[in-house]
Amino acid sequence: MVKANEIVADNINSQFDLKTYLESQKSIVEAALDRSLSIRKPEKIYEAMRYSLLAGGKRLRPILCLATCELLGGSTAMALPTACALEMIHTMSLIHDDLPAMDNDDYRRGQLTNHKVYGEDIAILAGDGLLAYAFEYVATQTQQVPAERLVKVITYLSHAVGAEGLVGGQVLDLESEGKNDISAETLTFIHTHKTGALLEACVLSGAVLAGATQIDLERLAQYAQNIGLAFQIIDDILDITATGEELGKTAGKDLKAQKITYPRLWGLEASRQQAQELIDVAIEQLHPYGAKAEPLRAIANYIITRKN
Ligand code: GRG
Repeated sequence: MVKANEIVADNINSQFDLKTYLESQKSIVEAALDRSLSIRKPEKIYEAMRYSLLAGGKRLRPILCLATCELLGGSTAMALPTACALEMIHTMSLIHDDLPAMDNDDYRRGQLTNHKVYGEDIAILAGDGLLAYAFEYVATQTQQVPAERLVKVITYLSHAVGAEGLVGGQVLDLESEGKNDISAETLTFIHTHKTGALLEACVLSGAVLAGATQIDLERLAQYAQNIGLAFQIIDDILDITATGEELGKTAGKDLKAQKITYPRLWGLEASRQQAQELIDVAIEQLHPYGAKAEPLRAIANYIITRKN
């Protein structure tokens, strides 16, 4: 039985041991996140921030940032503060997404949502606190990286968070609820903004920290955009096919909220096929990097074989 947030990568046919790689990267990230935020005063807000930040999850976003930085010759130390900041931003988006005014969920990552434990007022503020702290953390904790690269990283992160990214995607998502005439183009707009933008920022910030060239950035942006959309298609499929225990959150929510999803537009099999095609295109972008890109290749395959 698969437990919520467990890394499932057994069925990937590659010499590269993805399961071990993901587990070791995840434990580096978990330890760094734990160190990143200690309890200060007022205790309640720090406890609420830590409650969601340290609740597990696949840690895919920080792992993507670290893997891309290492692909281009950078080190874990250079990218770790940005990797943590990406997880802080992702976590705040989950806290706000779960609020009654948004998706209204009681469970996330296998535990009660932030507002169910701390109340809506504190949950909103815990999200705000994490978002602000993410930027402070990148700016103050990054070492061995020239300032102009850091400015680019902060630009990627802020772009992904705002109306051109998560916020814009979420607004269109809320407006689309209960409507039957949402086109594939609108659905793609929602997901490239709500989910894809942050995944792209993970890859590009890791690349910039390591000193990527323009051609690297173009290739890796293609990689990220394709895995981002595939990630969301699989998310839609899992909402139908996986159990709440596997997902660590309420299953079948899209159907209940009458949301347009890829499986609803195309059917399950065609959606899986589409996700596979996107992953193939993503992997093609890594060709020039040879064996060094094995982690990013394996992560792309993991995205469509994942069970949660
Ligand atoms: C960013 C200012 C600001 C506000 C947030 C609520 C909101 C605006 C946007 C919603 C963004 C959102 C929740 C998108 C869904 C992304 C997604 C597929 C999340 C699940 O990611 P996983 O599977 O989760 O990687 P784990 O728990 O493994 O980290």
